[in-house]
Amino acid sequence: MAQENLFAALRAAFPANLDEIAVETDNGLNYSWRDLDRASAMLANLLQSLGLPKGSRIAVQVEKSVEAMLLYLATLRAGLVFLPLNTAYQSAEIEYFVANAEPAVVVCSSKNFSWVSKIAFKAGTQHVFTLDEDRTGSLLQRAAHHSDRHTTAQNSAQDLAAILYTSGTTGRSKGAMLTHGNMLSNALVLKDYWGWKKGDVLIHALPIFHVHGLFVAIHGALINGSKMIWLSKFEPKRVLAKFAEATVFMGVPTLYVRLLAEPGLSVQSAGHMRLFIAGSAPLLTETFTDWKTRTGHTILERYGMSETVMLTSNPYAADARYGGQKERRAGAVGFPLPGVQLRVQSDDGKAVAQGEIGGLQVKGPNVFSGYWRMPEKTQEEFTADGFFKTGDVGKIDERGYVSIVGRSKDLIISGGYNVYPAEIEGYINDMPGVAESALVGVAHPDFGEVGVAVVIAKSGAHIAPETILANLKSQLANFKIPKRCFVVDELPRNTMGKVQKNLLRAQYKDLFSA
Ligand code: MLC
Ligand code: AMP
Repeated sequence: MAQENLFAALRAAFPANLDEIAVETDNGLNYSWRDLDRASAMLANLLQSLGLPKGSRIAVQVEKSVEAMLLYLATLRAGLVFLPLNTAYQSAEIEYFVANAEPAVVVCSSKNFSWVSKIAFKAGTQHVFTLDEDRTGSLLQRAAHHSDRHTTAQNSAQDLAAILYTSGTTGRSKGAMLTHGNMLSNALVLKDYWGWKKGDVLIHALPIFHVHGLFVAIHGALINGSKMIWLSKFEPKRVLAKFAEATVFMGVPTLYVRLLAEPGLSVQSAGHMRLFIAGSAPLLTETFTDWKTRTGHTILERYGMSETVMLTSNPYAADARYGGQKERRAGAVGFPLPGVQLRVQSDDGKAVAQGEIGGLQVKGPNVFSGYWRMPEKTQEEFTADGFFKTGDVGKIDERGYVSIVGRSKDLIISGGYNVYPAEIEGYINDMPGVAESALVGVAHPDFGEVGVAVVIAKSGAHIAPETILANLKSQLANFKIPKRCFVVDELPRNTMGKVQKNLLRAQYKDLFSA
């Protein structure tokens, strides 16, 4: 069997001189390529020493650190399955993921050990380790006893490499199963399409529990043997200060909005940079234009999903497939990446005419293999001829550019994080005194879009908006908490009795405008 393990490909791209710096952190640490190799070997040996069966899940909820990235690489290297979890998730959320994924190993921050380990052991997990951002914790202590040499596990392209939880209209999270082949094919395509070259340096300022920070950014740098400037948290001033030493930056639109608020952002300060990439949420034309005016750079917007890694991208250079066009266009997500088929279909499954709006469907080596233990859901989301229904609504113009105009899935994207109204509404509806609720996305100058909850109390009951928000805050990740809550007498409904969210969105559309 050919070796198609993703780590093997990333490792093969390390520079010949392993003493060069691979990662430089904001707290003054330098990791060489040799360090990455040896430390990931030790962690892989530790994981392998546990004697886990093939396909075992390694669930990880830890603060961002280089060691957390090394644990990801070690998991790939050992042929096991990585399951990253947002650090904002609280116990009910973690309980669901752990019960659903049944991980063999859970790694958490030491401050969360007592509650996370309880949940994990209850779900049958055998091993719970801690890992903190200051290079402490039982995981590293245990790994220190293992050899720094390791032979990468043999994997085929179809073997599972990671599970990313993402939600659906029902509000129940689904684990998207990504294979070594999905991720490697995408990393290789992006290396070429975005013109990665020798000497490129990436500023890594995103969280590492989602596709953007974990896969697009990390794979992009490693498969090009490029150094990363590793920021534990996004802080505009720190990012700006690093432009002079870097060439590539990736961010969700909120990061660009916040950087634009920095007086130091200029043609000069961004002069050393080669490429600014944005994605995970719509980039406003205003942000795109302001960025160009202030820095002289045209942001390259691309589009992807947890289920598919990257799907489309504006061109970096002339794209021969599209008549040599190379314009990066505001409001468009570009062309389907090489190898990706993208089509637009109507609700009844028919191809729409050129330029018409419909559901975006995709096929390609990057598209996931299905939802973890949800075969019916998987079947529902694929067409008979094997296209994945993204749930995004868009069109393709006469020049071949794809743009996204909306979503058929009820989803709010806030600062690049997904919030599923059905989940939040479920929690609100369970509160005493609540008859019904609706969560809608409303434009926001910083986060792009935020959730606003509109609630009806039960007859005779009195419930304060602050009580609802406080109650949610005690149970859910902070980014899911609606930014405002209104208790009203009734919700607008259509003749079928269904709540008309479009009317609520229109009613509250200016809530956060300056
Ligand atoms: C933080 N808060 C948010 C929020 N982030 N509210 C709504 N949406 C968000 N995204 C709230 C917190 O709840 C808190 O509220 C307050 O803001 C401050 O929290 P913080 O943690 O200090 O915020 P900050 O560090 O400023 O974080 C903002 C951010 C972060 C934009 C840097 O959200 C972020 O890193 N977003 C990137 C997400 C990402 O990587 N997405 C990629 C998904 S992959 P309070 O009330 O508690 O004070 C994907 C596929 C693809 O979609 O195509 O890439
Ligand atoms: P996730 O489930 O977190 O992977 O989110 C994927 C969703 O983010 C996609 O289905 C899109 O709705 C959205 N998305 C990603 N990139 C873009 C973009 N450039 N423009 C608009 N929406 C985007």
